[in-house]
Amino acid sequence: MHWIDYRSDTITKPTPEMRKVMAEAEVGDDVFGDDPTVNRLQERVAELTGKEAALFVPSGTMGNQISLNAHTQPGQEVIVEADAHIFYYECGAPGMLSGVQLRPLSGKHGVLTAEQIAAAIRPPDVHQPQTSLICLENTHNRAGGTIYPLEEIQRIARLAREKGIKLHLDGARLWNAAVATGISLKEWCEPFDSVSLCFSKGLGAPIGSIVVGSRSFIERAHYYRKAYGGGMRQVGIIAAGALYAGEHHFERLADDHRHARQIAEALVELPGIQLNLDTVQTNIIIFELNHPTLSPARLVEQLNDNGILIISMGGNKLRIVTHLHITDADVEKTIAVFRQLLGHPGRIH
Ligand code: TLP
Repeated sequence: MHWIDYRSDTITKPTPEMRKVMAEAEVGDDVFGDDPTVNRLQERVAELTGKEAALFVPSGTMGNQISLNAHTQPGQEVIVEADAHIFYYECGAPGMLSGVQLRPLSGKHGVLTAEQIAAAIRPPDVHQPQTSLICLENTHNRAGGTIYPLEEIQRIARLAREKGIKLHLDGARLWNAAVATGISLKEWCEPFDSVSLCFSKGLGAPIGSIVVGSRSFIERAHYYRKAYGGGMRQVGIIAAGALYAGEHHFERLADDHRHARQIAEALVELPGIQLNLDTVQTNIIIFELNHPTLSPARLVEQLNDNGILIISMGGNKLRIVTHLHITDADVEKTIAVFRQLLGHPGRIH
């Protein structure tokens, strides 16, 4: 069966061309700083994001966690959005590895305002933890791939600077925000002290993320990468896939956004589906199913029977993510199957 797999944009496999450049990559021991391909990738991304330096890491989770560790001291507090990946999906690592506590605030479509954050910053008080870091996410995964307004980020950055608080971005899918808005990676990254970006999501590389920031931040991050077991050796083989992905799969993210929009516009018409089209800004669709005869779990099964894979986000929420391997024909088939399964109100399943 030809599976149409919307579970995540992490499921993509390297294309034959990508595998070729990976196989032929020049390598060296990266723990010694000797891998020319890793060095080329780090220099390229530092330049693209307008930061002094970059560090290649195995995963987005590690990129976020070493950034948290490099910016904080044990006992301090980190402000995050309540649905952020760092809060929701990183195994409680900030407490486990950095000894910090998270202060989750509920945003609208993943967006916190500067006022909300200002109200949560701790005053100097012997009883209270010190707020030392704010983390934002762009695009915001659990909010449905929503884009953080740049002006709001700039307001938050001014507040953070005034208060001497660092600002980190989980930019796993910042590439998508850049393509969807036409705002460059440099402009998106400028307000932040550190940014983590992933190659293994929309860009379609099999492995790898990168953190960018000032030279002194990257030196500290380097130390934590080693401590977390993320010092890899002849990793140019992997970095070559990331370089290839950045060169060849960046602009094409627009196709993923178009596909998500096409699917969302069809789904919104169907009985039982609740979906706010305003949240479909990039390659993720999160919708709720409240259908009289079809449970979300049953819909997932029935889609599965038709060769279509999607995942539950808990409760009645389901997620579709478009990516490199989804074609126009897949989108057409998906819409037809959804219509067949949900298109007739009152049909017994
Ligand atoms: N997201 C994955 C799952 O972990 C949920 C997915 O399928 O979307 N930041 C954001 C915003 C992410 O969405 C993810 C992965 C990460 C960080 C972590 O990246 P990895 O999986 O490389 O550690």
